[in-house]
Amino acid sequence: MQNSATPTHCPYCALQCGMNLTPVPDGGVEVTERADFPVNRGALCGKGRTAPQVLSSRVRLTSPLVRSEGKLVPATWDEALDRIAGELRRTRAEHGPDACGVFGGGGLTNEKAYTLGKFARVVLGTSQIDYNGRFCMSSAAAGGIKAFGLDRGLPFPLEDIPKTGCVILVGSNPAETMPPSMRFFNELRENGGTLVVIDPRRTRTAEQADLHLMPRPGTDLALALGLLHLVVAEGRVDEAYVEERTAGWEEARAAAMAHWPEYVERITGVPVPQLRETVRMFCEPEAAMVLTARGPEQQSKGTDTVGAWINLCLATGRAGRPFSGYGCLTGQGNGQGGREHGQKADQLPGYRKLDDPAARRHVAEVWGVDPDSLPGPGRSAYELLDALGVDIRSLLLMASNPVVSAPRAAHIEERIKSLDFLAVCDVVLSETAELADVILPVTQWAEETGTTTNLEGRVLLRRQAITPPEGVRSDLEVMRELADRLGVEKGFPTDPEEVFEELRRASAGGPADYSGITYRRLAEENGVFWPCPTPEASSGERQEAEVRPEAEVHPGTPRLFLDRFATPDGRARFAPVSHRAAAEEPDDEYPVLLTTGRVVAQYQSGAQTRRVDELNAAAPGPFVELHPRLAARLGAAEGDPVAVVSRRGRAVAPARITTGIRPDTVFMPFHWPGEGRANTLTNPALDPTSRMPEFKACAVRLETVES
Ligand SMILES: Nc1nc2c(c(=O)[nH]1)N[C@H]1C(S)=C(S)[C@@H](COP(=O)(O)OP(=O)(O)OC[C@H]3O[C@@H](n4cnc5c(=O)[nH]c(N)nc54)[C@H](O)[C@@H]3O)O[C@H]1N2
Ligand SMILES: Nc1nc2c(c(=O)[nH]1)N[C@H]1C(S)=C(S)[C@@H](COP(=O)(O)OP(=O)(O)OC[C@H]3O[C@@H](n4cnc5c(=O)[nH]c(N)nc54)[C@H](O)[C@@H]3O)O[C@H]1N2
Ligand code: SF4
Ligand SMILES: [Mo]
Repeated sequence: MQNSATPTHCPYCALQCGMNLTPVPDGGVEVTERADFPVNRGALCGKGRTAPQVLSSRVRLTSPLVRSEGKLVPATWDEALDRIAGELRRTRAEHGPDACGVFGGGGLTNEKAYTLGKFARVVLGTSQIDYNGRFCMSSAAAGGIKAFGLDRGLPFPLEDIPKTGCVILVGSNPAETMPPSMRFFNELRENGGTLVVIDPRRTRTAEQADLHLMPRPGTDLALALGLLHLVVAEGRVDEAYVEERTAGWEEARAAAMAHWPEYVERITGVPVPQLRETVRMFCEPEAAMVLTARGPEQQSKGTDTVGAWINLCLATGRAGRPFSGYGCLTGQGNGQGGREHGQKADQLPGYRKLDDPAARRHVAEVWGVDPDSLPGPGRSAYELLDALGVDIRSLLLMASNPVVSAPRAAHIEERIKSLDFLAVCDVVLSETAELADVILPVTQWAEETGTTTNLEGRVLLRRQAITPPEGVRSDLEVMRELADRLGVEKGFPTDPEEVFEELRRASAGGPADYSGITYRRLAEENGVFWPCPTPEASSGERQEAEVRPEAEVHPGTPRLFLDRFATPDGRARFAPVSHRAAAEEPDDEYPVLLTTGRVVAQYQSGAQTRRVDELNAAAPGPFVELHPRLAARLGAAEGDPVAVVSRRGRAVAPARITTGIRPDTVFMPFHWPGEGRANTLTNPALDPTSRMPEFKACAVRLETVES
């Protein structure tokens, strides 16, 4: 392709840092600084800098593989695709369409996520599709929709953070999970604002905070209620705002009043003076924000917990006003867009609901099918994986590695093995791909064009910088070829811009309206924030949309809710929530709490980053982080292998002893398979609304291991 630098974005997390890619003579690309992108202004973390190494054919897949006599052997594309189509057809004939499952990922571009949802419903006719984003931000999404009528991770751009007075970061470790974003928090503090971090561990982020609260894992709901109690008790409620812009205050207030500070201290372990100090820091400045990430969200009460934090914002008039608000820091590269365009079990493009007759009619018209032919909502991610080999006989998996990342992973691994047929599209031989009957090697970020939507709701253009190697095809080509073989010859274009044009029309008029966005605008404007409606787009006449005068072009919406919330009456809703315990509390047999999360140098299941030497050198393997007191009781020294045992299984990893963690809690990162797999232990107790599993709290016991 070109020899000059191509401006594009990182393949990994939701920050979607801008970078320039220049092809190098012996293949691959070199990453150079792209200073014009406002989110990272050229800065990158080690994962982004080293991402080109995963393009190398030394570590990636470049030929389809088909299982033959138990072994995966190279095959032609036609052989592999014919096999998949044949198995899906057979499953459907023998067991009905819902016996075919589809599992997607929040790393997929908008175009791929949209096409995958359409493929499931139109080609397979199955309701059984969901994706790994269910494990990621579904509780924040559910909480946001209940309160504000709309779910967009951040309702404001990151650049607003330095302009507020106080940020409470709840269960979020951006110093490791989105390093370049720390600039915004540093600027906040330079401007005289304060940062409060709530995390059971003294993380790199917590080290930079003005105040660090260390609650027991799984108690954020009580913590938020205790803060709201103090807000009321200290007369800090913004009565005029509550009257004018909210509904449901009396009930929420009554629930908070039942959560006395001393009672909350007993549940959370956070001393009352720290609760008071937090309220003071949050309420004194003119503006303030609460940002949550996976800590409070990956709980069996994640939705209610998010609701309680939103209550705190609403009672103090800190939502839908400049430089104030509640936001969720999403996770995957397209964590936001991936949840808007139809790979979620209950959803149609544009963040429409699958059970809404008007939404079905609109999307069916764009797709050229009968609305009645669209299946209804299906199972959530964990429930779908748990049904493999039982109700779901064949699975098409694209962009996830559940053998490492799903809760109760040993059980899920068994369920995957019990399938009649598994097809995986991936760029590398992940632990889940190793179990497949057919593996299709696909193109990656630098080799293809597509859009993602970052944590701010900013739609971005990732551009192709190099030609993919021989032997790989794009996910869009895979779906087109399979649709052809399954008798649907039209409606599955392989040109990403053509898919985006259809997505524009499908999303037009929906909550996540992309219809005013074009590839040309994205190229010129460094991204456009949704909603971005356009009247013409719904007629599908692209040229008309592009020649409209500048003044008629919708500018996009960087800041939401300033005039009204997205509820029918424009008012935000308080959540009437009360504390409840984690699904599994410590007892005599399992006396310690386990929580899980990330380290800076590895990404997710590690499928990609474990293939980069520099990252492995920085983070070579799993570990169990524990307090010296717990280590002493156990008789474990630094580096000793420690067995962590839960009701789901047993994992072994070296001890990492630190005073930076609560003495009643251990922490394991989840990036590795095998003996040290954290998800062997985790509890798949699901949030009743979001169906999020409880990755962040389960009961374990520790044992020493002979080394
Ligand atoms: N390096 C790296 N960066 C990533 C990723 C990665 O895998 N690696 N993944 C990306 C994705 S998909 C996501 S979702 C984001 C996640 O980003 P984060 O949410 O920042 O990451 P986590 O480490 O899962 O959790 C954050 C913190 O929650 C704390 N925590 C644990 N239990 C609790 C609790 O009960 N309450 C509270 N308040 N805190 C708790 C943990 O100690 C941890 O420090 O990161 C993105 N960025
Ligand atoms: N214990 C514990 N478990 C967790 C979490 C936790 O905090 N604790 N966090 C959860 C969260 S927030 C998340 S997001 C999940 C993520 O966990 P996974 O869903 O396993 O995510 P990845 O490891 O990113 O897997 C993505 C796979 O898709 C491949 N891939 C990348 N790009 C593409 C593409 O364009 N097309 C195709 N076909 N494949 C591609 C990659 O090579 C990789 O194999 O883990 C969850 N699991
Ligand atoms: S912070 Fe996220 S987007 Fe930025 S370089 Fe690192 S992994 Fe990539
Ligand atoms: Mo995530």
